[in-house]
Amino acid sequence: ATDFSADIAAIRRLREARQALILAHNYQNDEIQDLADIVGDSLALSQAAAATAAPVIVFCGVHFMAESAAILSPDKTVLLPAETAGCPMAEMASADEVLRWRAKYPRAAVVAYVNSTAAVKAVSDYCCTSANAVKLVRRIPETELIFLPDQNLGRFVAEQVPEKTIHLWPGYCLTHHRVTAAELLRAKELHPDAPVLAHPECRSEVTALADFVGSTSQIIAYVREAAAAKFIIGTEMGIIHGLQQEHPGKTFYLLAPGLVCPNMKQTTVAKVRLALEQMAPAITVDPAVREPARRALDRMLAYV
Ligand code: CIZ
Ligand code: SF4
Repeated sequence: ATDFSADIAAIRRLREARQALILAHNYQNDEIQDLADIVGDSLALSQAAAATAAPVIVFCGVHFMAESAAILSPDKTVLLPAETAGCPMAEMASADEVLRWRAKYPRAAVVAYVNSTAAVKAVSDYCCTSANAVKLVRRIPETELIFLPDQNLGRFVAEQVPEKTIHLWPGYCLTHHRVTAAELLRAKELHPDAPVLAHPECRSEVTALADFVGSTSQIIAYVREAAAAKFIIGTEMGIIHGLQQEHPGKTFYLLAPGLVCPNMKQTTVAKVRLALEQMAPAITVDPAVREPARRALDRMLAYV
């Protein structure tokens, strides 16, 4: 294993000096999760960013997550150590396209998965995460909606809430969309006593065969409650690090070797150190976008 000790000692000193809080997404590299103050999903991390007294947030994740933290905490400095770490799915919807869909379906409310740009959130009515999408869509008063950008999460929600008319945006996550039913069946054949836990960003042919479908936080909660000793994990590999630490006696198999998000893996210990040294790259959101985007995030929190 690589020796990160010099960089980690520097990060500890800088974290203290800058009064920084280091947040890491469940999909980050193991050593980044180990040095973070909090590891979690994008919503929990954004809420931790909003709740902390720390003036500086180091967001080890991808761009839309740091943007959400900046929307909820405009007075804090939000650093994204991996400047080029984006989410290709978030780039599959633009504000202009959303406005065209709105014109086509004038009665539909727009529900934007948090994996979207701030500009798209700003022209949406509600945000949701993979953990609360079903609950939110069920509870909001509108019966017709546009769900974006993830067609797989949108289809999963539509299956759970058949009483609503949902227009599906054609976006997808390159990492989760790649997984096939054949890979799932092979993993089950190799590990017949391990339940398959899949993320709703997987194709419906995969979620249909899974024993449980949920967000990262829901998969973590499922394992905590489950009697099984082995699990097949159908989401980005980074989640296994925390699961393995929490459950040293249990075994976790990755459903398919392709479950790696290259953008999430861009964050390195050296980049975290550099971000704290240089107080850059800092993510800011223009107030004209920030305020309507915040409204969509707040409307999510009002319903779930
Ligand atoms: O909302 C998140 O953090 C993402 C991208 C996935 C999940 O299931 O937690
Ligand atoms: Fe985006 Fe997929 Fe990577 Fe998540 S795993 S950041 S949805 S590309």
